[in-house]
Amino acid sequence: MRIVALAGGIGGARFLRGLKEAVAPGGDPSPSAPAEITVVGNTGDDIHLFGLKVCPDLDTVMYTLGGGIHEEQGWGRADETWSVKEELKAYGVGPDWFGLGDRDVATHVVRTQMLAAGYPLSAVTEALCARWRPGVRLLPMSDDRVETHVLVEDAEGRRAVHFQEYWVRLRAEVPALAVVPVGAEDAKPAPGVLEAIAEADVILLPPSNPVVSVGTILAVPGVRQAVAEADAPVVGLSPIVGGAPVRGMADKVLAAVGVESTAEAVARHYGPGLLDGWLVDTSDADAVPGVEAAGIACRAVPLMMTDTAAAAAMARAALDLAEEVRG
Ligand code: FO1
Repeated sequence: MRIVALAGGIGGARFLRGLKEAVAPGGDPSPSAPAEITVVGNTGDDIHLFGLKVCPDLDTVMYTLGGGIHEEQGWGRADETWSVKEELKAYGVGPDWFGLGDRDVATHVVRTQMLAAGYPLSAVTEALCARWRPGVRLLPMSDDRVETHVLVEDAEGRRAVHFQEYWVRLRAEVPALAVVPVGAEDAKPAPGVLEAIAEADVILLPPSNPVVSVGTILAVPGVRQAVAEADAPVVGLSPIVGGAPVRGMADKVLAAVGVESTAEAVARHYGPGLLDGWLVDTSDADAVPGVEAAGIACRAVPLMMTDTAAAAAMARAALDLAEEVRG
């Protein structure tokens, strides 16, 4: 079974860890029908800092699936130290609101060096994954530079800021007026992305941010169309439970694109042209008829990723729904 997932950072990575467990319990794939998982990762969160290229969502997926993630934080490396950050601060070199840990810095140095040598991001990601062995094929959505910017207005005036400045420095507390994936319209899908989507048996939209994660991947020309036209069933999981994001601040960027923070509104935002199936949390069971009325098969199951077993149960429910809509 060939599974393709379009993933953002922490929520996407934790779901993928469950998906791996669901298709190969205990890391032991069934030899008769091994599943092959291709992850198309969001690179709109990428940022250039201190001369380094940082790819937060690709790294979060790579570290989470490769066993190197800082579990509580959800991003960055386990057992991290912060000497580089302290030394930069001593030089008065900012920004000080974005933390690159010492272990994490090595990843960015390798990436930046390979990019400078002429390797595309997809090849660099493959090289980094050779160390981490995430057990999935991790592809950036594009080798071209795409950067999500957010139009905000506060005491400092109306301006566009990098997504990381909006998310980390401003903690998404300033109203977002618009979200723009700068460069997306000229970007090409990375090698293998469209092929994986076209050849997939199942396409999953994890409970990642529908605007700045999945939405950015879909904004790369050709990707939305490939997903919509794929033979495979497309099943998504709601990142909104009980009217609020399970984690993160998805409600803030949903407001910027005029979408209500409800499981049903997010399903309608993706739309029946893209989605065949949608999972909502059991606490949102009353949303099921509305989603089905929009032409999307919908089931209510527990969607709180409290641990890998819970994420695996969600992944199994998504694969079951995919089978149902395929039938
Ligand atoms: N998130 C924070 O809240 N503060 C940070 O200083 C921070 C640094 C950071 C460094 C590397 C990395 O891969 C991720 C990092 N994140 C940090 C997470 C990141 O800002 C976001 O959670 C994602 O971009 C959203 O998916």
